[in-house]
Amino acid sequence: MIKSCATIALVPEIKAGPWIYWEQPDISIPKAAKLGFDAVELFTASADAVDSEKLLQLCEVNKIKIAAVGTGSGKVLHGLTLTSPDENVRQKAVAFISEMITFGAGFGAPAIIGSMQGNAEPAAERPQAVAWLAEGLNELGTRAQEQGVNLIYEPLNRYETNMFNQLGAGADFLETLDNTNVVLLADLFHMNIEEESVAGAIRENAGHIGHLHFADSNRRPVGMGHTDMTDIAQALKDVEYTGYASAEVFPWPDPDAAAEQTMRAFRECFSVA
Ligand code: LER
Ligand code: MN
Repeated sequence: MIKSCATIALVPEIKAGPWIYWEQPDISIPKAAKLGFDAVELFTASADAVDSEKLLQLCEVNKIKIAAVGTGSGKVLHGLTLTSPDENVRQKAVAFISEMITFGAGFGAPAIIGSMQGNAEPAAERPQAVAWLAEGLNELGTRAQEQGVNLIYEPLNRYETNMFNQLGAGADFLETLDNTNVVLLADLFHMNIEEESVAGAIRENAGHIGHLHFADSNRRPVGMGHTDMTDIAQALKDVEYTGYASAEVFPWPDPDAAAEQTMRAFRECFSVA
């Protein structure tokens, strides 16, 4: 059974970004739990930005899980990527993500590598950048495996990376890695831009998909853009996807209404009571 998830961002510097809740976990987690979300995905400034003990207690009291933790602050706040031409920057990126993996593993949650994959600079040196990305994911995949969690790799649209933009290309790349615990994130917003068929890509790459960003065409909550979710929801049911549908969406028109709309759309799409 697919599971519902709301997003919480705790980084004021990225306040314009696509996350539902912006309040501290002691406020946002009870709100998400009250609406019936199974989990929350966290975007924090670093691995020690949140008190893990308190967070565990909050999760227990509210009967909610941590679905995943984002690592994008490493890029947004510190300019780190796994494909920087500067070896020192790549090493710092691996160290930053490594700490995020340990933070997430405390909750059984995988870390997400999205914007931390970076870009081949200049584009002509893409094979080298792909090799660096593979090196980073091999090391980090092993770290995650040692702690009993997956590591999530996210293809992004062409305006955010020139690494891998489609699920199929991402899956082929993951096949070249040493570990099988590095899984794909299917972000419906990026897929709406890049895939020939969103439902088709889900069906073809189902074996690699470990997480889903549940967003409409304009990155507003599902139901507030023009994506037709019928085929996509059917594909997810047919491939028996049992991971999270995590609402990485703008808090439109405001966080509470975005959360309510997401839960309504989730129930409609997946016929969950
Ligand atoms: C960025 O566009 C995105 O989708 C995030 O999940 C990655 O950091
Ligand atoms: Mn995403």
